[in-house]
Amino acid sequence: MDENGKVTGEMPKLTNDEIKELYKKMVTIRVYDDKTMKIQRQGRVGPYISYLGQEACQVGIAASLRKDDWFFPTYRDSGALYARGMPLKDVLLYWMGDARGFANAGNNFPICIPVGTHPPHAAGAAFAAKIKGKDYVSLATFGDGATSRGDFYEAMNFAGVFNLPVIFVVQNNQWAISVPRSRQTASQTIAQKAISAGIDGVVADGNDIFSVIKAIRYAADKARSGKGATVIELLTYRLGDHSSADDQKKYREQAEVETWKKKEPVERLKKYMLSKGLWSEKFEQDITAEATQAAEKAITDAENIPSQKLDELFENIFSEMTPNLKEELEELKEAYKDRSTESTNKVEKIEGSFP
Ligand SMILES: Cc1ncc(C[n+]2csc(CCOP(=O)(O)OP(=O)(O)O)c2C)c(N)n1
Ligand SMILES: [Mg+2]
Repeated sequence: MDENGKVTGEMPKLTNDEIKELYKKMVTIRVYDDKTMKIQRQGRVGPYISYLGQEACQVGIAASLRKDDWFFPTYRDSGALYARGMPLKDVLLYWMGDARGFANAGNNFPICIPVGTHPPHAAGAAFAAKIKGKDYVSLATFGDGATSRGDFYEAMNFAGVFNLPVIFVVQNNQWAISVPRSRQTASQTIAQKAISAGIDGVVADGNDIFSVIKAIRYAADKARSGKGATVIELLTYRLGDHSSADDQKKYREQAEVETWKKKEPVERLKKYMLSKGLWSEKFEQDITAEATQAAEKAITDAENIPSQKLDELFENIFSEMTPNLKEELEELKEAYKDRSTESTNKVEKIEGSFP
């Protein structure tokens, strides 16, 4: 599908209702993203990472996987988690620094903050599927910057040698914070890096949901039928700042941002739907109102959950707490002894120095 929503290639098999559902999901996750960014600015969640402009990648990935497939997201993939059915409340808890956000996440791994450390985890999950004789696939998604890391090559190599049912999705949004794609690699495409591991590499338009779905379906079908791993490079663009602690105006030309705005994925699908009589003002208003209401409720719910106990900060590190950790916990309890035990996830101003 081109910038004007005109289909130029072969469509993936989708009914009109399915197309409308994809559009609804893209609009919904955009509303969620916008709301989260706004409450971040009010100090109600910690640092947040937006996926503005990458909604076709997010929804397309989720729509092409089964619920029992394993998903390994980065910090930029909250939208894909929603599209895979994770409640906004839970993802918000995560961004509020509450470990319970991923307590019931099904086959979704927690968001990976370190750049590119999770492709090997996805290869490992695929190895497990193979050993167990299961037909689930495993998908890790990460950025263009992550493909410069050794873990990416190790994961691809392992997947190639063992012919694993894994999909490595590179959301090439042209920037790794302030490092442009041109400084990331001299390779003509990122997808071609797959060749070194003896697996397939595919390039798809990440701002065209149909193109994303075709690519992921191809790789998932291939993986499920025992034909191994694929690297998919989705060409897209980060329209916003890298994170809530960044100012993209400091390092890139705004003319470039404007050029990519014309290719953005939600408007593009809308144009396609208009041409097929699948879009109306009323439809847009209804789905936006529904998403806004759901977002407001999720924010209230997340903020009103009693906060975790201090002890929980120290659990899940060692099976038995080390003497150092015990000491730190006691210090922290002492520092917090005057605070109400009925505090919530509302971010509170902590006076004085933090131990
Ligand atoms: C191991 C590691 N090194 C550095 C960082 C700091 N860091 C956070 S995001 C980022 C850039 C990643 O860019 P890319 O992989 O293209 O993903 P994008 O943020 O564009 O989605 C860096 C260097 C980190 N989080 N982890
Ligand atoms: Mg990037």
